[in-house]
This record gives sequence, structure tokens and C-alpha cells, in this order.
Amino acid sequence: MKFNEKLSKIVDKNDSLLCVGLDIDKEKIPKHLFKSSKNPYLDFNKEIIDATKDLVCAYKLNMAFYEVFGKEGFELLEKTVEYIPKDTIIILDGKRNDIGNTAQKYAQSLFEKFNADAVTVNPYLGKDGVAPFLEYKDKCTFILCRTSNPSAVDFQDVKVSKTPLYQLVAEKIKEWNVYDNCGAVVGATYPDELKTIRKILGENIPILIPGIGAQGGDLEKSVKYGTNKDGEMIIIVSSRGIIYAGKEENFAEKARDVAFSLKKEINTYK
Ligand code: OMP
Repeated sequence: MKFNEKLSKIVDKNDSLLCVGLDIDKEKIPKHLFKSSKNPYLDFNKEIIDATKDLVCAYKLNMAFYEVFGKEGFELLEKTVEYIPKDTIIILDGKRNDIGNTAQKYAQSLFEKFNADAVTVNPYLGKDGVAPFLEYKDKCTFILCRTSNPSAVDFQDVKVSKTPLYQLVAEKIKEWNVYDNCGAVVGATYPDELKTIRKILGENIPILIPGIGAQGGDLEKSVKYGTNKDGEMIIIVSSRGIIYAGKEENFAEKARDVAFSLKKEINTYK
């Protein structure tokens, strides 16, 4: 099944454009888990997944939060991916990029070894660094277009023949979308840029929108400016704001409460 079809099915099933970011952090997960569990990180992820799986269209695992644990981190990543319901989108966020020969190994590892439905890729090296990812025609490659961080302006706003770089990236994403398997990453912290990017991309390219919650992005504008005419084709990401909503035994319930409210609020803006 093509990625966009899988996305559309789970969005309809759960009536949700929300993605929970599973960015596990030793400093932030509830302390009792270290006493009560042999696998505190895996049990944390499992409880969060159990509590939110009917409220989301996707889970995103940022590779940094797993790589930091070394080989146990890779095992944790694999086991977490295995635990996510098969009809739900799995995004592995590594913001990879390199020369084509190396990028092919990144693509193979994320799509084949770790079973991602979608990945994030940095386009700085140009087309041949992205092309190996696009060979996976049923998957989705979300290309960084306008990132959510304050320093996004350093390069992404630089004008090239009067056009800001992030807009040129959006034009390239449209051009590279030959197999209907490109997406764009645009931070919720830059809603006006998001509006411009949706215009450039047209109706059928999904936009991954992080920056809601801990980074203070604008949810209403992100939904209004990011969705296509059918009120779809965006994935709104929140990590810390959801998974660390509670610090006690009832942390999963608290995560569910925040996810539930966020999902509902997103739907009111569609
Ligand atoms: P919270 O700020 O905790 O919701 O986490 C946001 C998640 O989205 C982290 O995994 C970030 O690395 C990621 N992210 C951004 O925050 N900004 C971006 O521009 C791009 C991403 C991403 O590609 O997911």
C-alpha cells in the first residue's frame, strides 16, 4: 500500500491528524518505572502507545533519543516499532543525508531494518542525497523545508534570486514527488511560511508539522494553513507536551488526556 493511502486510512479510522513523538528521555520519564520495571523505557513506550493508539494517526521516534543508549537503544527502537499497531504510521526521524552511496544505506536501514513507513531527510546535499530514499516508492520521505527552531532563519530565509531558500526547497519537493512519496517538514512555529509552502506543494503532499506544545507553535494556524481542501494531508507532532504530561503512576492517563484534547482541538480547526 502507498504511504498516502495508509495515512488516509488511519486518519479516517481514528479521526485524527495527531502524531505522538516517542522521544524517551531518562531525565523525564516517571521515576517509579526504574523501580517497578526491568525494561523501564520499553514499558514507558508501551503504556503511552496503549493509552493513545486510538487517538493518533502516527508515532514518531526521533533516532537521537534511542542512539544515545547504544545497542540497547536500537533494541528498544525495534521493540517499540514492533509494538505499534500495524495500521498506524511509523515515522523514524533521523534527518539523514549524505552522498548518494551512503544515503542508500541510511534509506535501507530505516525502511528495511527498522521498518519505518516514513523518514525525515535533510536536503542540503541536493537531489542525489535524497534520491535513494525516493526509490522506496510505497514509503514517504519527509524533507526538511522550514524547521521549527529559532535559527531556522540563518539559512532557510537567505534569498536566492529574491526567493527565500525554504521556498526553493518546497519547489524541489514538488519536482521530486514523481512517485507520490515526498513530504515536507514545516515547523508549527512558522505558520505564515507554512501557508506559502502549502501553496507551492499543492494538495497531495503531506506536511509533517512539529513544534506544538513544548516549542509553542500555533496550532490553529498550522491546521488552517497546512491542510488541503479536504482538511487532510498534515500530521501534527507533539512529543514532550504529551508523553511527559504526568510524572506519577498515572502518566499514561495524563498523556491520553492531553492527546485527546489536542486531537479534538485539531479537528475543530479543520
Ligand atoms: P517536542 O518539541 O518535544 O514536541 O518534540 C518535537 C520533535 O519534532 C522532536 O523529535 C524534534 O527533533 C522534531 N522536529 C522539530 O522539533 N522541529 C523540526 O523542524 C523538525 C522536527 C522533525 O523533523 O520531526
